[in-house]
Amino acid sequence: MFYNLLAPLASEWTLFNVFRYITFRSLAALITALVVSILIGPRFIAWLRRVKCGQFIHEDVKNHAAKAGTPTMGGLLIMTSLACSLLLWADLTNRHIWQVSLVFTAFGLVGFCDDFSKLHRRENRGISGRVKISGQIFVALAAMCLLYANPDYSSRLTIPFFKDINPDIGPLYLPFGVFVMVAASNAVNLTDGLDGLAVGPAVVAFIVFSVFLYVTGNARFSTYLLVPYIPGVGEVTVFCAALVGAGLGFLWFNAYPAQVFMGDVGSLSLGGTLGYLALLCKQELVLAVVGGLFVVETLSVILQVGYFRWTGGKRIFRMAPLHHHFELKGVPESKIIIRFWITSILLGLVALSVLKLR
Ligand code: 57M
Repeated sequence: MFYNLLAPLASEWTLFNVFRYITFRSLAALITALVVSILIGPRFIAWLRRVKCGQFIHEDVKNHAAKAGTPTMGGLLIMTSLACSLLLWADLTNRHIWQVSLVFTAFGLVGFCDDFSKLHRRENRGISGRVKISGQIFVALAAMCLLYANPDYSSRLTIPFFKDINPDIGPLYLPFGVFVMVAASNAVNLTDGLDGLAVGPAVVAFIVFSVFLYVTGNARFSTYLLVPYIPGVGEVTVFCAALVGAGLGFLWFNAYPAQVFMGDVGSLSLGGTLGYLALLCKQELVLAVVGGLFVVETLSVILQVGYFRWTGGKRIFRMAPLHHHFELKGVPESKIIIRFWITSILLGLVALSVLKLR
């Protein structure tokens, strides 16, 4: 809004030029979302308690019993602060801003249906797995249509560290894109099993993608760093920064010991959006590096289930996803969380190095 209202006045008051800068508005968006989350968080959590959004806790990991009744669906707090910040700082005439917001909301809606039905049915049963995955695939397909609607969009892949290899996978890009978004949303969901475990690495990934988006939307930087130039995409940096602020604001309350969980409304929207952003800035494979922690958590489940079936009942890990394995080995929850965060920061730095090392 500030961009649309105040930037045109820059010819009269040069001070208003500042509203043109993506960097300035991104910083302001981050701070706004963070402050809004922290300000409305306590009331929001009290409201979630009032409407009985308490989390059902499984009994197989003993030290989680104390978490019973912690309100869930905190993802709605992320959505609210993100929306406030975007309305103030984003260019509301930029179509990428609306497209990415739509994708974020649609994945969140699938998660919301699951959370809502878990609260209203016994034993934490949400919508069936088949309905949930169909919803995710539907949203991902719609998101791919939005991407293809951009005239500058191509079905070429960017291979990290190799500047001259850009294979064009043609029509296969559609199922590939759907896979990236659905896999990312489920991977973040699987990781969301300890306080702050999903949102911390997600924030790191959004910081990394804000750099990629900024470069991709800037003709000079993209030419210099040999990344595809996509006009208008730079504005999505403001979205990413607002999401970083909203994520940190949520972490304020989700940090160990958590006062609120994000629920599927949070995890599916954060994960699906990560996938969408990777596709948008043509860094599809970098997602596997920056989101390496989510990949490892998902692989631990695939290996565990596969090995269990293959051997007729033996396990590789004490329990999957991986964070449960460490918990059952007696590592304190806060230590697991901080070590996973450190790992994700390192992975984020490796992903950023792709910009220069090629
Ligand atoms: C969501 N949800 C958390 C909270 C959060 C196939 C199988 C691996 C699926 C997996 C599964 O169901 N994963 C999806 C995991 C749950 O958190 C809620 O769910 C939302 C995210 N969707 O926002 O609302 C619990 O996680 C804890 N939590 C925190 N802090 C947080 O900030 O402590 C969450 C957020 C919460 C809370 O205790 O109740 C979850 O774990 O259920 N299933 C599993 O992960 C199960 N693993 C398993 O069965 N492994 C098997 C096989 C199938 C691989 C094996 O190893 O043999 C574990 N789930 C639980 N206990 N609860 C098993 C142990």
